[in-house]
Amino acid sequence: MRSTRLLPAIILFVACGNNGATPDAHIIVGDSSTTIDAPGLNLVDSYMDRDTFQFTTGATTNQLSLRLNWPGNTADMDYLVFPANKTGDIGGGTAIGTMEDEFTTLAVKPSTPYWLWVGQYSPSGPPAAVAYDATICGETYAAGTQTCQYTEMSDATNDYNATPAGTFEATGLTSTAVVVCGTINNGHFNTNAMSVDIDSYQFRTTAAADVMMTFTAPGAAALDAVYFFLWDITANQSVGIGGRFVGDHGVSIGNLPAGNYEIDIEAYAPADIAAGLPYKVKIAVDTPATRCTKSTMTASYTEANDGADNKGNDMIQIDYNAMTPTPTNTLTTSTTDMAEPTGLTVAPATTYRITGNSALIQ
Ligand SMILES: [Ca+2]
Ligand SMILES: [Ca+2]
Ligand SMILES: [Ca+2]
Ligand SMILES: [Ca+2]
Repeated sequence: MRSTRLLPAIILFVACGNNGATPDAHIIVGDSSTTIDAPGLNLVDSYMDRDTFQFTTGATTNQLSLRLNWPGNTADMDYLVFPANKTGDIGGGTAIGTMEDEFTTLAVKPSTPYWLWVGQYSPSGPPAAVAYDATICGETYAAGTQTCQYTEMSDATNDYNATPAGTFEATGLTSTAVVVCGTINNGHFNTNAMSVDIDSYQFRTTAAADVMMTFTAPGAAALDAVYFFLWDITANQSVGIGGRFVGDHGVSIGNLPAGNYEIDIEAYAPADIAAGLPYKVKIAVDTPATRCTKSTMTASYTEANDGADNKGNDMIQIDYNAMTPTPTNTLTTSTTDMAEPTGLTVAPATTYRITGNSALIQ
């Protein structure tokens, strides 16, 4: 069952027929096995100092790139982006590794408050305090002209969660630059999965590449959730590239080794939709090192409210050992912590720098 691609929280989220009024699920589909740190010791939190910064997206900002830097090579710093006051992140940089430079690109809603959450992954206690720099770049994504290289042909049989299970459509494409077009079709609502439609397509790549995967589907914002992601057919596992439609599109980046892959689209709603929604999935070569490079400008905001105990701005605890139904992410029980009020409105084509200190807490 490919439903194992969905994190438990997502299944819960879908089953509840979430309409956006309650906290979103942890939405990076299938990422946990490859990009989130392995579980550490059985502590309440996998991080000690957690620092949260609130900013707002500008009226035409629908995408962000974020880069986290820190000195040395002993700390494993991570960051996540949350809609303010929600515990379901929309993505971040959580690679396992102690070298600086966690980078990602995310779709966001314009004119919306978000939290940037930064922590040092240190389940057995951090070795030292670490000063960090976050570079935030506002962007306006526009799909532009995308010529379909393959268009869905077998909607009725390309759903791997159907009974009997369907299989992918072989696109014949062999490139890290592809555009696949399809439709979130109505007429076969799955009451077990609460899925409107699931579509899968196979393609191959012949060389490793950094790629950007984008997803557009006019009208998809009306659905509960639409996910897009890549699946390694040979290894039968996620490759950590994919995400969720947010606002008017979805975007995810990562390194894609040469291989045999599936493009998967999963659309969920409490009930069937009245008409199909066309979509386009694009995979293109990316140059992450040249985008939103580390800012050395005077800090736009510097952490100021962590207090003597370094818990003044924590807001969210993250426990990778949490077992369903206990969520991985929970708001702190403190009633006094508050996200750092950066006052920043992130405009397109503009870079911001936030600095902070991940404290030594034993
Ligand atoms: Ca803190
Ligand atoms: Ca289908
Ligand atoms: Ca379809
Ligand atoms: Ca701090």
